[in-house]
Amino acid sequence: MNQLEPQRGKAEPAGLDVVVTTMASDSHTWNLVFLQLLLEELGHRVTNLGACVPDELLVSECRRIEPDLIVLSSVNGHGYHDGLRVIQALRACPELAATPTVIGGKLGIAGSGEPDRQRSLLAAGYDGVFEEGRSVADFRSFVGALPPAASRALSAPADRALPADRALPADRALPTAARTLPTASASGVLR
Ligand code: B12
Repeated sequence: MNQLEPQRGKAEPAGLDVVVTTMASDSHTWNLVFLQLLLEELGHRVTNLGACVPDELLVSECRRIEPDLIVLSSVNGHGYHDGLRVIQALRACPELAATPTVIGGKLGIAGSGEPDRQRSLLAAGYDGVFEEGRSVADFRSFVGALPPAASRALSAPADRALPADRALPADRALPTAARTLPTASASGVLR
């Protein structure tokens, strides 16, 4: 399939089912290995689709697995453009329209501090954008804030907020560049 065969983690059932992948143009793999190990350490089950994943395969695997979280990583500088294309394809599938989906890494070629880029990705449908810097810490907070089987709890694309009874305590920190998730925190939830 790709350089990396899909791998299933061995975490406990209580964790999330997570798809970790890059996109069609990107051949880097250690970013994916890193994310897989991080998520497994946090108790989640990871299917790692590997490098250079064609859009069709990415979408079909996500439809098949129906994960609780989709994590896209790209470091080759094309991530922003690839990411805009891929999120459209994912959100066009009814079963993936509300699945929490994030993107991170080195998404452009001019460093990470580009709020416009993050805003466009969030507006296009991502629930979080994690570019270098504090990205891993913010990503951990984001994942920690997801309830089990989060994707199934989100009802429709037009209403991506979680039900009130699954909302987080207000003092739980959410990533700066995140837009969904419960009880919008004061930390920059854009929607
Ligand atoms: C090894 C490497 C390669 C290897 C990859 C081998 C492999 N099997 O992975 C090879 C030689 C194939 C390669 C090719 C290319 N590479 Co290269 N590569 C690197 C290098 C030296 C290390 C990458 C790495 O493995 N890092 C280790 C992992 C663990 O770290 P990471 O990838 O940075 O990921 C971390 C964070 O970004 C973050 N992160 C990543 N994704 C996500 C997602 C989320 C959700 C979160 C929270 C965090 C997160 O978490 C990780 C841990 O902190 C980097 C330079 C560097 N020092 O980073 C360049 C680099 C990534 N490559 C680069 C480039 C340009 C290329 C090529 C285009 C070169 C070319 N002209 O051919 C090609 C791209 C080919 C392609 N189709 O994608 C550039 C990208 C430029 C940019 N984005 O600004 C870099 C940054 C080098 C540079 N300084 O110019 N590369």
